[in-house]
Amino acid sequence: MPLKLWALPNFAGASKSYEFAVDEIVDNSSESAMVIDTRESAWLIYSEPQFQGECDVVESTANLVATRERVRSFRPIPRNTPCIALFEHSGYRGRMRVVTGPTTSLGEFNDRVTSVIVTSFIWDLFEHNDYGGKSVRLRPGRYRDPAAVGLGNDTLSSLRPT
Ligand SMILES: [Ca+2]
Repeated sequence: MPLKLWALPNFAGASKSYEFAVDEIVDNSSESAMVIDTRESAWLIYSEPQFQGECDVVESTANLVATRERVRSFRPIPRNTPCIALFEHSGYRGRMRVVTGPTTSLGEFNDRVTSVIVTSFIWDLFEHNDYGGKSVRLRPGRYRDPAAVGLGNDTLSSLRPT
């Protein structure tokens, strides 16, 4: 039961557990969320469908999300070692790609990354393919916009754990 949602605020009412990403909650009634077990994954919890709106990053059982107006979509980030999650938009919104090893080219994610979460290891991020051009080194943490990442918006092309 990695993620549990309640129908009412403050963890009241009916509850349901999830193990996988949901891009839109259709019953329209999930108002509070709690991560039950974060050993295998952290969770991103959004106020709008399709991983849009405000995002809460929940990484431990002590970290309750005691409530967004509504929880409308959510997805896990695995705790592989190493692991980094790349996002199309700021605030961890939009499409996500999880990278777990050296990557010389990001393919369709090339020059599209705007925010980043590093869950394990230290990573070097590069402006060009094959670890070329300007680079930055990121430790585990959350980098919610291009200024925090430090490489420029829509610039990242390759990356590797150190
Ligand atoms: Ca680039």
